[in-house]
Amino acid sequence: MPDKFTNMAKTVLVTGATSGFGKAIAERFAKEGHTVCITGRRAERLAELQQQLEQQYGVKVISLPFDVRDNAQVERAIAELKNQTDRIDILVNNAGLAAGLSTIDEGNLDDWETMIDTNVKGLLYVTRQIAPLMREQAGGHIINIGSTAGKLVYKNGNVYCATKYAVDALTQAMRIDLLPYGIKVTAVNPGMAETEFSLVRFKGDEERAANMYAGVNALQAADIADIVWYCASQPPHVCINDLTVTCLTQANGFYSIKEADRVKK
Ligand code: NDP
Ligand code: 8X3
Repeated sequence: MPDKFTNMAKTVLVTGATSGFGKAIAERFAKEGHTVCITGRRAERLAELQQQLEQQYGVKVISLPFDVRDNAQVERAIAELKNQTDRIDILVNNAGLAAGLSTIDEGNLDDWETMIDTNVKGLLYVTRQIAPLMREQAGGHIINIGSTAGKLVYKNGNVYCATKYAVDALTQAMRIDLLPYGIKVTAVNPGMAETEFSLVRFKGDEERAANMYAGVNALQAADIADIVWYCASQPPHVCINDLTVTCLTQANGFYSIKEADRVKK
């Protein structure tokens, strides 16, 4: 189904589409008939998703495996993308991760660098390639996946929170810089959501990861995909600048309760 305002199919670039939010977002846009460009480091997962989306929805899917931390890879991938499409309507800067959970005095430097390189520098590298295309098109939409961790810090979250505060600041700055070109910029800030996020944060410790979501009825990737779709399908004159979403039992990045502790009739 083409965009209801322009009557055209859009081209949507989603970083980190091999799992979690990114995968669900790519599926959501493909389901609506748009061309999707899916990225991530795990090429075999991209190939599987490409085949699935093409078969299920009959849309064009471009798959580009690359590491957002490596600017040379980003430049090569976007050059390749430009050979396959003449425009990018929507960029979803989603690729990101948390590594570890510890106090600042015990933090692991490799973890810190991984988070900063991925969540901040990776987002910037991709944006630096795509924003000029959108400027030339005099339109587009950049949707950054921030976090409740970028709105309020929590215990042991230090560097991860700092990267998401940076995403918040960059979203506001991009909005100002890109305003003259009719480019929308939106931050979607989810609270805890059940994806591979905690498995990555706890380096494959499945029990610890599962404990994060036990008894909280956490957000699911499809919830975030619906919200991103909502942000992207507003009329041309409407820009959602900032949207924070949590599950029913979470107030913010600092305070949540278990589902069992919620008052019920
Ligand atoms: P997942 O671990 O399920 O997905 C993360 C995605 O990011 C994967 O596709 C992964 O692909 C990609 N990625 C990670 N590092 C790189 C890299 N160096 N280069 C390219 N791609 C990379 O987690 P989520 O879906 O939960 O996370 C998506 C975003 O949402 C992140 O920015 C996260 O910070 C944010 N977020 C998550 C919340 C949650 O509770 N789950 C809440 C709020 C925000 P691959 O490994 O194949 O490279
Ligand atoms: C991910 C949500 O609460 O683990 O950004 O930081 S949280």
